[in-house]
Amino acid sequence: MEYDYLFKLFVVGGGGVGKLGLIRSLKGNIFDEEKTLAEILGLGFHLSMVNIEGKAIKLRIFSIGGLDRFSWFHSSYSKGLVGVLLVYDITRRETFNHIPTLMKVTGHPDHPNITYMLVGNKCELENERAVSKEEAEQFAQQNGLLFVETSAATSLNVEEAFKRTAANALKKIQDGLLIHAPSKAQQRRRPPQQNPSPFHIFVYPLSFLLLLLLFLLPFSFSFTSVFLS
Ligand SMILES: Nc1nc2c(ncn2[C@@H]2O[C@H](COP(=O)(O)OP(=O)(O)OP(=O)(O)O)[C@@H](O)[C@H]2O)c(=O)[nH]1
Ligand SMILES: [Mg+2]
Repeated sequence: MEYDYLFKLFVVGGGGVGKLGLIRSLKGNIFDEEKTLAEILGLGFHLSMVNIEGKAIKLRIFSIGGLDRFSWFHSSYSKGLVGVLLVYDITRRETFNHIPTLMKVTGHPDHPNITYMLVGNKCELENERAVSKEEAEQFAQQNGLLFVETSAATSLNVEEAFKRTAANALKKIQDGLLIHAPSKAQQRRRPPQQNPSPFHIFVYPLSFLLLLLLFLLPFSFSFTSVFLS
């Protein structure tokens, strides 16, 4: 399917906050279905299409837990990242207290062009609430994060969480604040490269010389033996 932009998003959060539930809910899948092996191991990514201001945006979403063990943010893994959803569970205070650590390991505030969205999930469990909406809202405001409360169980605000993150990233691209890799369709429209790269300038003549030497080697042997006899 053709698209205008491909956005890479990370969904991060403590154990069991509902990272996968949110992604499944966005994709319209049953949120409490049994997990596949890939989902249990946290491998691969999920794809979803959203439309923002008439632009078709393909989201490539990675669900990531256990961040403390890796300094992955500086790896190629985070290349092309435009947004991070920082998820906590409104019924478990410790998952909210974990958010500053997650912000730090995902590059906040050193990467101001990445959009950070604070997501308070399981908001339908009002009776078990341990973090007030006001407190989270204030924290988000102080740290320059977007904020929303969601329920993967009822799908409340789930699409909004992803769409607002993507819309904010799109605005940064349009304002020239975020450099974005072209989509496949845009790449196809690009003219072929004209100038040879330094790699080609050196490697082609070198390989030609090497082949020539290999070709001449048997002749040099027979020449030496004739000369010596
Ligand atoms: N009530 C309620 N339960 C939820 C919600 N979202 C997720 N859950 C439940 O919370 C548990 C964990 O959900 P997951 O989506 O697996 O959470 P996760 O963050 O991917 O978990 P890990 O990968 O183990 O860290 C599951 O039992 C879900 O059914 C929600 O919005 N409301
Ligand atoms: Mg998970």
